[in-house]
Amino acid sequence: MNRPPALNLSDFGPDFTWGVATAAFQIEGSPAADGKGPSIWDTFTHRRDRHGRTPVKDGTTADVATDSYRRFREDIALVRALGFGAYRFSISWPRIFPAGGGPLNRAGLDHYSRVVDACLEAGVEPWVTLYHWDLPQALEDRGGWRARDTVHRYCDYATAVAGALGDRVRHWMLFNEPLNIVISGHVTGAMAPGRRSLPAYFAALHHVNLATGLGSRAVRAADPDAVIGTTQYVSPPIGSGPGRLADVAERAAHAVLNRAFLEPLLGLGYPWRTAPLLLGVRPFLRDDDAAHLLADLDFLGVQYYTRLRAPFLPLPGLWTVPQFGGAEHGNELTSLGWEIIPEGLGMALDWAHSYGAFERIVVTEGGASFPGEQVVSGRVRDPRRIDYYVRHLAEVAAARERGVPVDGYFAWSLMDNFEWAEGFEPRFGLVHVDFATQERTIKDSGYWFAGQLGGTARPPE
Ligand code: IFM
Repeated sequence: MNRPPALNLSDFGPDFTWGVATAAFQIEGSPAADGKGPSIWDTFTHRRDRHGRTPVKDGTTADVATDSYRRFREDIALVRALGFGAYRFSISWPRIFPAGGGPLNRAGLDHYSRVVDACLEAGVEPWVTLYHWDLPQALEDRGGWRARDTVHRYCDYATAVAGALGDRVRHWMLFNEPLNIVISGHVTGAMAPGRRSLPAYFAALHHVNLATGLGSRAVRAADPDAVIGTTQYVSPPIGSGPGRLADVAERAAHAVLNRAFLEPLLGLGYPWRTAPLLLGVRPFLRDDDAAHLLADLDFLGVQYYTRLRAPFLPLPGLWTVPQFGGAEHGNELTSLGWEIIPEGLGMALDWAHSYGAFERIVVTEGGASFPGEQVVSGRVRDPRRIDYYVRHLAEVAAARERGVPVDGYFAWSLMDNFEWAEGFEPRFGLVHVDFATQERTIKDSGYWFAGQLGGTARPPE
């Protein structure tokens, strides 16, 4: 491994937000505590086919996960000890509305009120994501994101939460990575609700976009002081194919992966000229939707992990199917086989900035899982993760020099957790978790951040 370039996080200045991120389903466990209803991820992870196989690679569920519903104070103390000033976590909709809509569950809301208070007491700013994939199962049973009614239920939920916590929470994020909700959930079926259908894809795409637009105004009305953002998985694709067809494939992939989730929110419509596949959204559009889609956002959250490969496909309207690249490209790979390409983060930030629509851009996730991480004599040595952060943060610094208004970075993740359909094998944390005992051990990457950010955590001698 080459030596990473020197990087001093204090060079980002005192106004830069340094945070770590998690998501409710990946850490909380306690699936029925305090009146919680089931989510589509509870259903998905417990699903068995006729051979007894589950959709999760290692057959695990998140019934316990990192037990953070009960251990949130310990986790927030870790955020502080690592020197981070912000903690991005998500709220589980079925804890607030167990049946998706209808009566609000006070006990669920009280839990998050305690989490917010614990953050503030620790001197950590809570950054709250309203939707990180755990749709109430009751809504899925009524059509989920394929149904327009879910958009209105989302607005009711967002209004209730922002109204209740807005006295202490400033930063809100409406959605986490619509790409995965829409494509992994409705096209590839790799994620909940596990559908594989083009009509489901088009409906979900439009309804999640609509919920972002209408939801932004619902949060603004409920909490006029709110700083509202939403997060997007941004993958600048790499096209391949003979001659100019590589470019056609790359542009089609960019339209489907990135532009289709942002441009409708900015009043630019769906990029169907570049990707005619997206004409499939038309049956779900209604007359006033252009106005409803317009999102009232104070910042955009950019989440970057890798650049997807986009080979040309000679199918009209569908010129590429993006996929993760492999070892043949010569880049180092994470344990999930994702190519490590730091300059893709710079490209993602330039792209987000190119619309001129955002005064603030925040990297709301970035991180990597590496194999073979173990606790040895109280230490977890993860030099590749430190190298990963140094290289990606150098891209953020360079983007700022180019004038991109990036003013925050959130590492994914605070701690190892339930990586959706990949189970517990991929470890993304700055803190190692022994899933049998729930013991947390700060990794060397966590100590690296603590050393840079003035955290109190120090490695054992
Ligand atoms: O774990 C996920 C997270 O929930 C959303 N962004 C990508 C992460 C790593 O796959």
